[in-house]
Parts: sequence; structure tokens; C-alpha cells
Amino acid sequence: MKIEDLRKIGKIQYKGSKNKEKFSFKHYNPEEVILGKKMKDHLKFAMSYWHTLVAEGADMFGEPASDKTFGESDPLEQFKAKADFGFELMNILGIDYYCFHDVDIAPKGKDLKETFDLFDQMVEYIGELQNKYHKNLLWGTANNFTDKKFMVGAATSPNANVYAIAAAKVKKTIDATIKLGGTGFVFWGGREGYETLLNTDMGKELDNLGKFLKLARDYGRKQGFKGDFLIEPKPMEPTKHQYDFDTATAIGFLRKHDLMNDFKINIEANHATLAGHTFQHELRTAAIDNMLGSIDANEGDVLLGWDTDHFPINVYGSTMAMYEILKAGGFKNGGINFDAKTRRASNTVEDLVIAYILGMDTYALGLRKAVAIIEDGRLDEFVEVRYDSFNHGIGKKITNEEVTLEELYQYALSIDDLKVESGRQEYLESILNQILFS
Ligand code: XUL
Ligand code: CO
Repeated sequence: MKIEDLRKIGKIQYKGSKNKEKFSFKHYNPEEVILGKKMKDHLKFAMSYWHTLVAEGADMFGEPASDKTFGESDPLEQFKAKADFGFELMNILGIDYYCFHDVDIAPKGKDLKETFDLFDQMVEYIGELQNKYHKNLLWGTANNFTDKKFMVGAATSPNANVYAIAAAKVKKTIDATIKLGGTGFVFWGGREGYETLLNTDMGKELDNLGKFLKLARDYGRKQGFKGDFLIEPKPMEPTKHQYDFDTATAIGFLRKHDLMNDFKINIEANHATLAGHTFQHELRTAAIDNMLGSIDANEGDVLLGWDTDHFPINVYGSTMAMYEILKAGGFKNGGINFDAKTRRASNTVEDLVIAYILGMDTYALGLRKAVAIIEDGRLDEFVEVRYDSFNHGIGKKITNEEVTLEELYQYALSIDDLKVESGRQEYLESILNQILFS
């Protein structure tokens, strides 16, 4: 891949839903105001550094199929060229944010000290690019899962030295996130879990994880970090049992460790599927507790049971996701990070640009359709009416906690005209289709 190929394509413009130009947005019109806010501020798109600039399409059966050296052989020059390419890509797509792991942005040194020095140099370099291109960091994260020292965990490793190294990487990445003005710091615990209880003290590992998050929170706040700390749940892969299984589990853990005020959830669509949930379910679960922080937009493949990180195409999914996000009041510190990659065989710069256009248009269309659902009002009204029995009589007493179990017993004996209404699912689905396809 070469930066010149991006410059040849040039800035991607909104040309409307009827046009057939491949390098154009059909639905994403960044400056268009919807519900009093520009589309770009509703959606806050972010480029994932790892998939876009690092991963070369190697899989268990095949070697890398895309070239991400960007024409450089010296390691540091190669990472500078990755950054140059990334910022030019954001520039032509009009993406304002990006997200990175510590290991994505700089080469590995001979030891931890040299690795951190190289990291500092690249943070400096990326800071200059941010100013030049007027881009922002959405969130940073420490990759505490790839290196073999993390094979049995990082914050949940049985080895205290590994715990300390993981903590040092988190400190370094929090420093970089603050320096680059990031508004989020994510913890994704790919190795925080276990394979078998035969060798695992699960209680100790969970306690250590809670302590680890508190150390990070205390340090970040002391350094003046005002953004959100975020947990990104995933039930499995690479570890068999991952502790941050899903949103409800992560919230329960944060509540137990008294971290609810500093943390929110970063919800990834494909992780929801792996947990046996819809993306919408995960978003609603977070929103109920005011814990909806940010999203990793992608999707899986119904025929493949792993985290395939496809660019989003499913408009039902993006519509219901944007519906949840709008209802929760929109993004504050968070945004839509495309934790997504092109298929291995789509290995050209053109494929990459088109993949982002697809993802951005899928979410832009989702936003437009979510607004249409809200403005139409039938779905919201149906739900409102469905629970109306809790607004008066015995229901109101239940809502206001003004009733005892004995009173409910007496009341139940007096019910003689019980009628349970239909859920009308197919009717509501037909409204959804009417809105989506009109
Ligand atoms: C892995 C995943 C990660 C996190 C950040 O499935 O989603 O890329 O988003 O570590
Ligand atoms: Co993710």
C-alpha cells in the first residue's frame, strides 16, 4: 500500500443515494444537520490503527496478503510511514478520530526501556500529524495480550512480574492518551480469563483485575485525565472463559469494585454476537445504567463463529444501534470506532477506502433510519402504552414501592377480568421494514 494511491483517490464527497460513483458517500453527509446536530458529530467516526495500518491479513493457514510496510524497511521509518498513511486516509475520508494500542504505533525495542523510548518518539510524531491534519485521538489502549509473556493473563496473570509489566504499559499508554488529548482509555482483556479451573484461582484473578483497574483510574485522574475509562467486553477468543463476558457482567464487576463513576462500556458489535446477544441488547444494557461509552462498529458472519471483524453492512443492525445511541443522548467522550478489517483477499488501497465508505454509509443510513423511527413514533408509543398499567392503580403502587407482598396477595385474589395483551411483534417488525425501505 502506498500513500500516493490515497492521494490519487482524493477527498470522498457526499453525492447522494442515487449516484453510482464508487468513491463517494451515498448516505454520509458530514455537515448535514439532523436533530440539531451535524452528522459528523452524531457519528464521531474513528479509524482503528491496528486493522488499518498494522494487520497484513495473515491467518492460521496463510501468510500476509497485504503490504503494510508502506515502502520503508527501517522499523522506525516504517511506523512513521504507517502514521502518514493513516492520517492521509482519515483526511480523504473526513474521519476525525482514531484509536490505537501502544504496540500499533511504534516498533518493539530490545527491552522494555527501549520499547518505551521508541513509543515516546512516535507519540511525538503522531502529535505533530494530529495538529497538521486537525485530527483527534478517540481512545488509547495497552495491548496486554499479544506478547507471549501474557499467555496466561496480564492483570490476571499468576505471575506478579507480568502484572507489573502490564501496569507499566498501561501507565505509558495513559500518558500518551493524555498527551494526545484522547477522551477514552480502553481495557480489552483478551487474556484476562482462564482455560481450566484445574490451574486457576479465579477469585484471586478477579480481585487482582479490580485492583489493576483502580491503580489505572487513580493514576489517570492524578495526571488530569478527564475522559472515560472503558471496559470492552468479549465472552471468549482468544481465552476460553473471558472475565468481561458481556456488558452486564462488566457492569456487575465495576459496581462491585466501586468503579461506576470512572468507567463506561465500549461495546463491540461482533463481541455481542459471540456472547449470544444482539448488539442492541448490549447497548440497551449499558444505557440503562448510564454506562454506554463508545462502540466498536463491525459485524460477524452468521456462518462463522468467531470474531471476523467485517466492516458493517447490516442496516438493521446499524439502525437499531443508532436508535439506542440517540435514545441514550448520543456520544459524549465516545464515538464509532471501526474495529474492522477488509477480507484477506481485499488487499488494495482501493479496497480499504471502499470498506470505510461502506462502514460510514451503513452507520449514516442507520442514523437517518433511527431518526425516522423516532419521528414516526409508533414503536415508542407502542412500548409506552404496553406498560401503562404501571402508571395507575396497583401498578403505580408497585412503581412507587408503596406496596407489600401481602397487599399484592390480597389484590391478586380480587382480579377477575385478567387480559394479557398481544406483544404484536410482527406488526412492529412491519413498521420497521416500512421505515427502512421507504
Ligand atoms: C479484539 C478487539 C480489540 C479491542 C482493543 O477482539 O476488539 O481490538 O477493541 O484491544
Ligand atoms: Co474491539
